[in-house]
Amino acid sequence: MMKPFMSIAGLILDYPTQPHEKTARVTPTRDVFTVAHMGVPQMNAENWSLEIGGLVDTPRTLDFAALKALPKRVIESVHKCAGDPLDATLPTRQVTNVQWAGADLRDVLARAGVRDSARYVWASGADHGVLGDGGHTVAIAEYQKDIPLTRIAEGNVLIAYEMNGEALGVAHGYPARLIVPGYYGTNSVKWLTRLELAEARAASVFTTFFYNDPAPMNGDPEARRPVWRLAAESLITAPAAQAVLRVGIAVEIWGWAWSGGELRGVDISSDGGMNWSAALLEDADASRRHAWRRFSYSWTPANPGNYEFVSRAADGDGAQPMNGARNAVHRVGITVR
Ligand SMILES: Nc1nc2c(c(=O)[nH]1)N[C@H]1C(S)=C(S)[C@@H](COP(=O)(O)O)O[C@H]1N2
Ligand SMILES: [Mo]
Repeated sequence: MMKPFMSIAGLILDYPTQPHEKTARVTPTRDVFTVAHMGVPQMNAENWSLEIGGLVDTPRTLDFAALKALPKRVIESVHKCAGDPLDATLPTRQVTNVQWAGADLRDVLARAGVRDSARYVWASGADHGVLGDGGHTVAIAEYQKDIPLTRIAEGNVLIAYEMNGEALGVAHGYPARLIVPGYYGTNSVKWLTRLELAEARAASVFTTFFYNDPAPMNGDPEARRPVWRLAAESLITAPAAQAVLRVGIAVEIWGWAWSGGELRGVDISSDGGMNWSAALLEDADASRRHAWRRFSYSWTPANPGNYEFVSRAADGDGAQPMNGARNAVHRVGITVR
């Protein structure tokens, strides 16, 4: 298939909001970050098409009208950038909660007939280019990711064409992109043009090199693990960093928590992590199970001084690490007078 546009414009990283600005439950589109590794390809819905091939009974090509004719699913889900593609130790706090609409990939694949031997979907975007590193060319690549079929079978993996009730913006993947709720943003391939069912993982630079964490295993110190499921994380929205509070006046410490697994709870510390108390965490809502959840904790300062609020979420894999991890705890320093 011909690529509609060839771009080597380079990395676009637009992180428009700080934690204290993330007050809306559904993030307004203008506040959603943009990440594009190889520029933004110019595409239009009229001549867009999606190829579905590999281990399927009936390879097919879906055009935009056919995509829109499929049952429309609307879901709210956490949209979180994993951050540095080569460093799992840096938290970025770049997270939003977005309402997406599109067709469920599970339905699309069922129509193509997935062969028993298939284990992964390889998804490619229209963007591609030269990836460099300090003046050296690392690879000439397309943006390709692979998603385990087990995740797709859980449902709600979308071929999305709407974001917050409107057509996807050009930078957000227009006319159609993958959305993999419960996985890091890197997996949600924008400007989607090809899906391939395969038995093994894809060998692309974005599936084997970038967005892979060190995961030393017995006998293989170099082993790496793809950045798929969202680790438990939380973000303090209020008070803002450097806020000045008053002795004796209660404040609500509140924010958002999420996990690609099962969120267990959120703890709050006001002394940098020495002592912890359980925050109130809003109930999980079955219809919004990939969305973030609000937590809150009422705190009344007794004495003047400097304090450090810390929020720590936990899921079935345990609590957020204190530091040195993509999902390390969020800390907010404030002053009481
Ligand atoms: N085709 C393509 N899809 C992509 C990317 C990209 O560079 N090209 N970047 C990924 C990364 S790292 C993230 S965090 C999200 C960002 O989506 P957004 O820009 O709509 O917020 O898209 C993902 N999908
Ligand atoms: Mo990202």
